[in-house]
Amino acid sequence: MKSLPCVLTIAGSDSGAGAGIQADARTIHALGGYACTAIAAVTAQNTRGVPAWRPVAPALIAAQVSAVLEDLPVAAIKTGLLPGPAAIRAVAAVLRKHPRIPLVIDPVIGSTSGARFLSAAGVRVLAAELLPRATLVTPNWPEAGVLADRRITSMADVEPVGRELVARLGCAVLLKGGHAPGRMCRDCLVTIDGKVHWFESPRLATRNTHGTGCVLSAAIAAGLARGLKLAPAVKQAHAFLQRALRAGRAQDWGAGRGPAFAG
Ligand code: PXL
Repeated sequence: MKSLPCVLTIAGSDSGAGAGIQADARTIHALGGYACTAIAAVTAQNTRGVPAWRPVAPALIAAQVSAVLEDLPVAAIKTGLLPGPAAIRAVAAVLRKHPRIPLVIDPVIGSTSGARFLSAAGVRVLAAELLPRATLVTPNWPEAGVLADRRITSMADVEPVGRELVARLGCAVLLKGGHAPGRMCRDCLVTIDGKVHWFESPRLATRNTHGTGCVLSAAIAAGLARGLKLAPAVKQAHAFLQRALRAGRAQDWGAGRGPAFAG
């Protein structure tokens, strides 16, 4: 029997299931994988926003990650919402014992609806302790601006900032163009050896973009778990996200920003 690729997601729970752990698990299953989950925070959430959230204690996050990695055949890991410096340090300490598993980091800082999940100190610890261990980090324009201490204001900034982040962080960078203006959505991958790949698709007119970063990074991790190289894994994930956005536009749930439907 062909083995089922096992992917661990370390992220926040979204009660409305548009983003976070729920979006990750849907994506991983839709791509033929098996999702293990370590819940790093609990959010009360719907399409309109995040009325409340709480971090999970760092030791309990680390215990979930250890329990999974010590026993299950995890072939790739992704992280999403990590709720602070102590949580990031606790996760980094466990992952140091498993240095060969590919790791995709979605550097979640806040929600589009305005909730702030990770402080400036948290971003510094992420850059110092987790990103050098990562295979790939997947910032959008605002997140890349925070990581690079430099605002991205046009497409011309993307490649230089991507290169600067690769040099600074020590991992490949996928700079996502979903927040950018323009008719095309353009994501830029800069690999650790300095190669640049662009992934482009026509921008879909939809308000239902909640969870797109989660779906994309989970889909990349699922591809890496299946043994794809980085650029092909990003290519299939970009295509998968287009399908999810179309499905989310068709469902059109909630009064706010509805989910992109993975699957
Ligand atoms: O999309 C970022 C994100 C990740 N994880 C959780 C979230 C959000 C945004 O709202 O709620 C749990």
